[in-house]
Amino acid sequence: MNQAENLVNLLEKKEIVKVCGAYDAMSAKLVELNGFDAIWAGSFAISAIHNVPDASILTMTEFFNAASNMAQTCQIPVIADCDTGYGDANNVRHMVKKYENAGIAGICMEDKTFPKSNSLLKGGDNQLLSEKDFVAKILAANEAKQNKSFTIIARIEALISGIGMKEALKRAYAYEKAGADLILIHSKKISPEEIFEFSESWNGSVPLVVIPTTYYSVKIDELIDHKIKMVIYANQTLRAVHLSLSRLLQKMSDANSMDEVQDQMSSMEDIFQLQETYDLKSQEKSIEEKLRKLGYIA
Ligand code: SPV
Ligand code: MG
Repeated sequence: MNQAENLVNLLEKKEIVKVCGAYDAMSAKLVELNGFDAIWAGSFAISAIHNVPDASILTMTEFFNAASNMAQTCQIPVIADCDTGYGDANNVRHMVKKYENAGIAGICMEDKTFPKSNSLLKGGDNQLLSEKDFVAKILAANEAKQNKSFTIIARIEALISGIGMKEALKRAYAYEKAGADLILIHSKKISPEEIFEFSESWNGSVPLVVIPTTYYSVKIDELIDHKIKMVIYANQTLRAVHLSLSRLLQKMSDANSMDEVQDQMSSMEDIFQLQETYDLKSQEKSIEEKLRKLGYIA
């Protein structure tokens, strides 16, 4: 089973699919090892590790490289946050081919204009693309994908942009009709009320996805009760690393000896273990045996 099929399987079998954000291969591996169902290759986190704003600054290739490095190292599905699709429907077609061929399980596109702002940025520019132009992107994504399990998530930004619930629902039905496999309804409110209002009004058959960054107190049970099928913890990984690294570096710059900070970092052993999927010794052995058979080694 490939990762796209794995993701579809998880959606069928689990009450709710738990996805956690990562910004590179190692953070993705840690997400996998800590029991999540899937990995979110988020634009905010990937932009942040390049120290640029999440504002369509990096190219598709840069985001793609990050997501495909994750897919290469992990045994769980990677969902790539593809912002606005890096252009129009033609760009989306090219993008889907690349991402699917790299073993990524699915992509998410949001219905804002290019260049976009991060949805949670205060004073950010959250203009919506026309419904027709976003539907065209979903149609192109569907035409481009080879495996029907490759998941296309349509992300609705009507609540983020302040246009409102009626428009959010209207777009959700349009995106479902165009072939979206999941609808991500995003909100920047500190309570989940508008998300719940959306889910209670939603009569479509496509499952719903949420990113509870601002309404982080919401409980998993409440999400399940409100027909949410996937939850994405998009940027907590990045924020945790930023905080712990900042604190550690502050201490290191004041310290007289590294002895003072040893307990605040993983051991070399911890990192070596993470890389054990590459069992170099047995790989070398297998090549050695083949070289012997070919007569290069006595
Ligand atoms: C991301 O993680 O890049 C997201 C989620 O798109 S948000 O930051 O809420 O826009
Ligand atoms: Mg993003």
